[in-house]
Amino acid sequence: MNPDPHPADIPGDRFAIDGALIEATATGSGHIHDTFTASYRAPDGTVRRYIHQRLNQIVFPDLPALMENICRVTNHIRAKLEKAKAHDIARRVLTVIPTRDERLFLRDESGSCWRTYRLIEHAHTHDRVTAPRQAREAARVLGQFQCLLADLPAPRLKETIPDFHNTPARYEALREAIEQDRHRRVDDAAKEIACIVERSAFMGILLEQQRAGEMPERITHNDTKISNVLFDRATGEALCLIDLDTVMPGLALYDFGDLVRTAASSAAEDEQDLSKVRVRMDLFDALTEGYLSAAHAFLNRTEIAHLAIAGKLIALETGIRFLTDHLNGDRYFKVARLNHNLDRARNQLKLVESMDAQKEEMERRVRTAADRYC
Ligand code: GN1
Ligand code: MG
Repeated sequence: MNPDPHPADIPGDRFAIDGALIEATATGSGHIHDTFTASYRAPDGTVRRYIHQRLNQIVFPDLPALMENICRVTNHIRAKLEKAKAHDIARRVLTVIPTRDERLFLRDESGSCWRTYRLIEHAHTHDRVTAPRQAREAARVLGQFQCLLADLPAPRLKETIPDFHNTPARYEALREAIEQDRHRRVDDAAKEIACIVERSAFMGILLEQQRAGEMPERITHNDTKISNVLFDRATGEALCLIDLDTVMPGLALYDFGDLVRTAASSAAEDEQDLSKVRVRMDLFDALTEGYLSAAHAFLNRTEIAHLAIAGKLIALETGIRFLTDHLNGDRYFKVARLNHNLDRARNQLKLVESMDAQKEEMERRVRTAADRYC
């Protein structure tokens, strides 16, 4: 990748924005792209804000497929919200701003690729949930997202990153990184590696259900960490899911699991003080309740029966991915300090242990919520 871009590099004038750039600043906490918020003054004097992103082409080599997936999904959601006469639709689904020559993203002269969204105003994200209501709202909006996409017309969305949530394949990549130990980091991660190896039999649990025909492929977001849920600043209502890069075919439980590992955690994803990291049962309860309030309409019995273990699976998988990247020399996830990925891996594995310790309680709470809705 080229070095970090500067706001001055943003090719804002090449997108279909009616107005002159006032200012742009680097924003966002994503680990993959470079994100900027930019204000433009329209000819009538009003100020409008947009999100410009320089896209990571190593992680997403097929950008046309990625942008096509996003546009099909956002257009479908928008049409369904219009049909349902929902209010405030522009704040309930992302709007892609095309280039002036009507392309979905721009490749500039230096080879960098850029896309633009309209910024949703009076809204914000959280890196961590502090109150059950936020958890409930986030999970409700996830259930609604999957529900709205259940009837997306063919063809199947493109798999922009194949095997994205294939945990056994992620484990294979870790084993390879351990084998190579290119940066001599394996010795310091012995405890974390043992914690993962111990759980290798569990990793295929959802894929086995899928192969047996019990768990259907659905259209999923695939990156439902809590910081990808947008909330209304005034009311606290969850408005929509953002960061649609990985929207593609998947299992509904991958999304629920990713939300559990981030929204039911008592600490941020890279909290180093592991004594602060555990799964909070009040937040898990609120997530289950919020998700089922919307998703009960389409989930089958096998999906519901596995809700309680989805968070553990995705925490384990994410821990594996962070550790693999640490061993490979931090090439995938952005890092801000030495051992950042190792800290993130430790944090995820602490969540796995916390969920193991509370397994029966989690299962009990899923049954209670399921009895209410299903
Ligand atoms: C990445 O793009 P961002 O930062 O929301 C990653 C997710 C991980 C997440 C961990 C394309 O998400 O899969 O769960 O980091 N996205 C991709 O924070 O790999
Ligand atoms: Mg992302």
